[in-house]
Amino acid sequence: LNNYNHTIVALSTPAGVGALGVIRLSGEKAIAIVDDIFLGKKLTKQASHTLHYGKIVNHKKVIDEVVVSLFKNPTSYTGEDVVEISCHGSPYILQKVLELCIAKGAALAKPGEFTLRAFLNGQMDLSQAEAVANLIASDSEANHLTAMQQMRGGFSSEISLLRKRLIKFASLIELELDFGEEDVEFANRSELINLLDEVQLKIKQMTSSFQLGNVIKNGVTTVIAGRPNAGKSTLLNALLNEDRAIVSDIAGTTRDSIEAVLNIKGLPFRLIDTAGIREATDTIEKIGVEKTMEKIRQSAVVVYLFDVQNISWQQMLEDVATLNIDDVAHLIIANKTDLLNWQDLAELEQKGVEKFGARFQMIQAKNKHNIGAVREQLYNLIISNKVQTQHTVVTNARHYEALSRANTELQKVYDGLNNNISGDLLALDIRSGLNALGEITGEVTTDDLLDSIFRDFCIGK
Ligand SMILES: Nc1nc2c(ncn2[C@@H]2O[C@H](COP(=O)(O)OP(=O)(O)OP(=O)(O)O)[C@@H](O)[C@H]2O)c(=O)[nH]1
Ligand SMILES: [Mg+2]
Repeated sequence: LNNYNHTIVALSTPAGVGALGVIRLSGEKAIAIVDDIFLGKKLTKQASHTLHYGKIVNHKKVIDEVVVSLFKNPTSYTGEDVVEISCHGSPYILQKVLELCIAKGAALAKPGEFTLRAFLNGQMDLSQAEAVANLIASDSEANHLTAMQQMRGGFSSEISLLRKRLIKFASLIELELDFGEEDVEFANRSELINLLDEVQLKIKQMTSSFQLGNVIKNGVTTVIAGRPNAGKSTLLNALLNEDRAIVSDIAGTTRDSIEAVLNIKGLPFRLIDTAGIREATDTIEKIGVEKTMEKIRQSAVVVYLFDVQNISWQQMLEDVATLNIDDVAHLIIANKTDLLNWQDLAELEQKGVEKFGARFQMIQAKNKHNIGAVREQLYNLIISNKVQTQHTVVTNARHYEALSRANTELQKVYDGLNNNISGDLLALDIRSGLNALGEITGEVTTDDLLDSIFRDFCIGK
């Protein structure tokens, strides 16, 4: 682990031409290395958090005029000496400056190495470090919000709080073991059961937020399915407000599925327009239909669309049954209502709402009629009854896995308490639970345990 003494360098802005480009260094020699190629004030003599104008030179040849920022250990992002060189954003200049830094002894940073160092140097915990990556990758409001919360430590502080309470519980039991034969019971068992209930509830809230968190991070896969010519591609275009998919009155127009991202109130939906489902006549179409069924199985939301003039209510119900989407969030949408007279329209609406409630909608995709209502329904399918975004949302599969493991271990403690198992076994299970939780933040558990015993109790008394 301790192979982090060398100084690293990397281009911190995107590759390519820009107004400015920033090269960042971190490590013991960061300031000295830049000083070596910098014409201006002596950087090693300057204070932390200062900016310096000067020139980057190679054997007296000026490469660029730059501004250098200094952040000295420990008040920097990584906790080490950090230098940022703001150059003009020419790929040539940036490459030259990078090469010069390397020639003076810096090593090219590995992906994420600045943040890894920040974690190793205690500037942030593991889940916060992970949030930095999420923040940089965030491309929607909801995504940004959850990453921001996690980076500020909202998630970590909830975990630490849970851990602290469990550590106390464990240390009381450990203390009992020290007293051996005396048969003391410091840890009030019914209080412990209450605490476990509480902790498990909290863990459950966090793990159940994972589905939403995952959706926020990766987008809600939403398949638009239905018979050929139902107007699926027209609906996709209307939702996106652009002509993305080819639309025609020839059945079987869409053969390969088309994907596009639709942002609804900050929630990304990955819309997938598919080939219409029917008894395929040619091989290519057959493959398309099989692919559609596969996409439906993998998606979080299914939008079933039908042409009101083309198929009967009964045929529509049969289609929906074949799709097998009872357990998936879905919408049933009647399209081309412009082709119905008002009596048929009223009848359809009544039947639809009776059968499907808020999951039913009548639209005219071509005229973009009721498209806003569909967007609203999609959003509600995901957000309603789910965790509010101001609560902790778990977006990371590693955290989810660790939380689930912690829950399993704590269940063992719970069962153990009910079966009066020995204190050493109880303590062991609690430790496993603590370990799992500690993996999320990167804390070391055994030290904590000892620490807690000595802090909260006076053994000598
Ligand atoms: N009258 C009417 N026609 C519509 C409406 N929506 C779509 N259409 C027409 O229906 C035809 C089929 O539309 P598409 O969007 O290509 O249908 P699709 O479901 O994608 O068809 P495939 O890709 O072949 O499976 C086109 O001629 C559209 O203009 C509507 O609301 N009213
Ligand atoms: Mg189509």
